[in-house]
Amino acid sequence: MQNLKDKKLKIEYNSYNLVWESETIPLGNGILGLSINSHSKKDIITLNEESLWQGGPSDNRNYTFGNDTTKQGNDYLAYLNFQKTNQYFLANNKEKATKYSEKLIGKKDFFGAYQVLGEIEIDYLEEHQELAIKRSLDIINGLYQIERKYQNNQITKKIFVSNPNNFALLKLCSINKTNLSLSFNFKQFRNSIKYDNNNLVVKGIISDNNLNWITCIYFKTDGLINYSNNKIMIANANDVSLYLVILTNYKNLYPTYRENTNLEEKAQEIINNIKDKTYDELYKIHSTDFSSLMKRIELNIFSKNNDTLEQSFKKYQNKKYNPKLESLLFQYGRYLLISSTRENSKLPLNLQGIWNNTNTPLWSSDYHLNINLEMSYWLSLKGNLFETIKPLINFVFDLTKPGRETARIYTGINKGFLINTQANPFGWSAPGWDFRWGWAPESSAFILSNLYDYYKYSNNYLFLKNDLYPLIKDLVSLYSDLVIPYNNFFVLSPSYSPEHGDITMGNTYQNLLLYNLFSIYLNNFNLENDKSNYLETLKIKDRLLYLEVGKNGQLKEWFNEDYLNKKDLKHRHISHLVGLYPLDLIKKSNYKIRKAIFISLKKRGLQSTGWGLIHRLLCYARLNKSKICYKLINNIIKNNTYLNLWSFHPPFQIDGNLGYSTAILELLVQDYDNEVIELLPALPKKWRSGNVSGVALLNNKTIDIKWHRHKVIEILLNIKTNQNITINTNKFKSLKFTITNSNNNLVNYKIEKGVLFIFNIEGILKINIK
Ligand code: FUC
Repeated sequence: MQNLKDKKLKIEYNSYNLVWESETIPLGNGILGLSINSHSKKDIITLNEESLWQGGPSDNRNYTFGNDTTKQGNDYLAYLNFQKTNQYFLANNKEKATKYSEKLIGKKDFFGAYQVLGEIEIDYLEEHQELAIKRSLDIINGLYQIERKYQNNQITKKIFVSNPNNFALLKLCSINKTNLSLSFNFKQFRNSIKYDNNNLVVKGIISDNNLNWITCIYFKTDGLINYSNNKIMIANANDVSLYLVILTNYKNLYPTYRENTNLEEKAQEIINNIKDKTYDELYKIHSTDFSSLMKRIELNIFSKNNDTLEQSFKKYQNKKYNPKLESLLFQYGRYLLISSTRENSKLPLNLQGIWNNTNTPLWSSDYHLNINLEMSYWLSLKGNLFETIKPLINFVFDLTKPGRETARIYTGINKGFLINTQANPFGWSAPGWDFRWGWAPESSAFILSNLYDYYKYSNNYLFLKNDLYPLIKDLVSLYSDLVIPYNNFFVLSPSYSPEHGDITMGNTYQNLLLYNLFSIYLNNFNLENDKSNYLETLKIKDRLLYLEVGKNGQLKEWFNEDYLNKKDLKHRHISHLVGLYPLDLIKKSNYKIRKAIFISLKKRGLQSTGWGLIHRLLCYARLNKSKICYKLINNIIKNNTYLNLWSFHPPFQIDGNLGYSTAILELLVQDYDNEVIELLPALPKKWRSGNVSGVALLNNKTIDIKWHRHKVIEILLNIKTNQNITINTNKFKSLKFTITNSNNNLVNYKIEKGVLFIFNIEGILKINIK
């Protein structure tokens, strides 16, 4: 198979990028984020650090993690309202039940918002007009390069953000020796700024919560350097490098979320460690790290198109669809994931990854758990980047502590943990400040599905046994106490189908998330010492499974839905379809429910927000509807993607990008149905020939697939733990094939009803099809 090693994947532009939202170029190391805009003779670099947030605890205020802790007598009022809601529901008094559920809200104070650290403005003090600009982002190595041409000079700037050394390097050089003159202007709200011996130190405090931050920049130049009026001026230089470090004293640890540390010492230590190294040495460390992750998956879709990105993007709007752009967007999603979340990030990526240019971003640029955060992290698994999910895992484990309080305060039960629609970096686990979007006690189960999937992909048994299983058990125990009988089912109540409503007892989305959690618990019951509650839990589990077809043939979103609700037919959320994706509950043989889901999907249409289209795309991929999938891809690129390839809602939301990349993999290979590998399950007609490699499958293995004229001609599996393999042969070019193992020996197999079985195998397995 082709090798990416020798190839570059570059996104190139020949124009300025003045608008942040749609044109900025993001770089990051999972902690520190830079976004760069170029104007004539000027670059503006927006600085972000993942933990720079307002809100949360502070010395002089009573931060309750959003919980409404008002008491009535000895009880929390929230709990009393919860009880009343359900008493009225059970007495069939919906009006009163609604009235009391509306009181189940959190307190808005101190939720906070993701902040911008500031901007660096770099002015190119050239006397002549700028003749041209060329910008290129090398997404394999995480390197951005800007070239500016003048009458008798050319200035090149290179930027990367290194994860191993946790700093950003900006290097500028001109071809005319000693001709470079620049000024650096620091636009930051700060408490102090000092310059000494090529070292600039800027310190600040977020006034709202006393979070401390520091920016240290070390300048290395062969020219003259001068500091005045908060500006650095460089003259007569050939070469200038900035080594930029940003730190905060945030720590993801309940309840204070602070670390006691000397930020300046820490920052200086980082700088001392790198300042004598050359650009080439530092770039090598960075690019080795970054590209080793990017190169894990390669995707080539054969296309004769040689347009630049700007050309293809324009033509795409005019329906000139182009697989090269479609596959570039796939790799760009992986680039964004690696840049915004890494094993050493303190926090998961937020709604905008780590990039933000306003102190009042929409939805605070927070962590939304009714699909957005989950969607963003699906790519970590199938996308073969397991280390990127670590910050999410740490975040969820910390959230269980305030989440237990939320469970106690709102439901009276001191078990498990409840988180709701949104969270911040400071343990905000309460419902939102309006029941109609904010109440979502099933979010705990939803986010644990990401963590359990990590186990299913990685086979990390110790993680399951020691960390995850106890959490699942505790949560199942809470939900077991909370569910109430309703018709023939068990439900949580009150419930609200995400942002769509209505206030009901249970709904499909919530029931399926709980059913999935209970199933995981029981499937791993061998980890249990005390097996006495098995049967009781099994009984609850069976009565959680709610999948019913309505009178329009649709999958019902609510228990009391007969006909499709006319009002919100095009709603962006398709929460009731979670059973199909991301949960693996609706298998291929479940024709009835798959048909109902298809009807529901068709009614919701092919226009929505960025992530809304992605969830549709993932579901259609599982239904093997390749034609509709391709229409959705076209709509996503035409209507919900900016020129910098950011996906938008609007505004920019990273879930659309990361979900897109996951969906592309879902079109190429699936194994959710009892681990039977299905090749090219929803391959668009236009993707006639190509190859993909390194896609992670369940049970610790990866797959490479090569196809020609829509038929598979070569498969390579890298199986890391001994197992049986089953592959559906319906997309094989022919049934004439050879199977070899790591030692190039022929491997035994059997074929039954179009499925290929290989038993007890480990290592490399290669299938060559004639
Ligand atoms: C969910 C969606 C919104 C938005 C927000 C961040 O609440 O319903 O459309 O994406 O998350």
